[in-house]
Amino acid sequence: MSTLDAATIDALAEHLETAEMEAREVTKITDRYPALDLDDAYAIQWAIRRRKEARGHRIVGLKMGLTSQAKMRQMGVSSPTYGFLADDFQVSEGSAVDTRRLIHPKVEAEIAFMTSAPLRGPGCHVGQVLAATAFVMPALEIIDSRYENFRFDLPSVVADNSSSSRFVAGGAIADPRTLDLRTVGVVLEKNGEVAEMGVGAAVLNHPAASVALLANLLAERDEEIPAGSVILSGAITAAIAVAAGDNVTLHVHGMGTIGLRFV
Ligand code: 0L1
Ligand code: MG
Repeated sequence: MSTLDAATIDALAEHLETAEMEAREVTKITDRYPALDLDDAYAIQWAIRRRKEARGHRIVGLKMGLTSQAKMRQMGVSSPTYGFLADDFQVSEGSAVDTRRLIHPKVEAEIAFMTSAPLRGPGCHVGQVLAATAFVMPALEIIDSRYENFRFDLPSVVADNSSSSRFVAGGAIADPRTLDLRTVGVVLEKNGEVAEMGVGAAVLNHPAASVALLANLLAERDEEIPAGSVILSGAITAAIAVAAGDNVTLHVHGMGTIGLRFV
């Protein structure tokens, strides 16, 4: 049940989106609105999305966040969230990411799904996700919470578009119907050294289960995952902090390698 009126939701959307665009950190919004709940938080996130669309941005996909025990432990929260991916969040493989436009970026190793058909909950399950997936591919997500010291609670991070900032997906594509995504291993390297490693099952036991949960969460707002969406299914490992001068490479077994540099 929402606790905020429409004007306050719009004002908080403007506040958080401005912080994102100006790469400026702010205090978490529940400090000022302690009763703010998850309904309010998603209303703020959707208002940010509408602001970007009104300026001509396209929504190219969605992301699931906080889907692994490692991530939930790292951030001190207990349930997965979703966010949207706008066209200007997408960066090319091997490109340089300008850290001056970010606050305190961290990188996550993920598997991305490209949907070939819409997915609608409630009751969406792994089988439907696999049937509606054109291919999967390695992805690096750069998260950049707008909150001081990356410290937040669940409603604050949901309102802040689940810390979405940049992403790259590519390398090689694979058919998730002929690959057991639970046992796919990933190695995340920073500056040539292994920083994190894990397997797909770290994401809700199966990365496709995370996509199914996304469809079911969207159904609560009578929304669906459209065909042709990129879906970041969630971090397989803990996130690693990066700064100018760092190089990050992700190897996903059977799906190749992608990388980014930070300048
Ligand atoms: O993609 C993610 O798992 C991040 C979700 C938001 C929490 C965070 O900023 O770590
Ligand atoms: Mg992520």
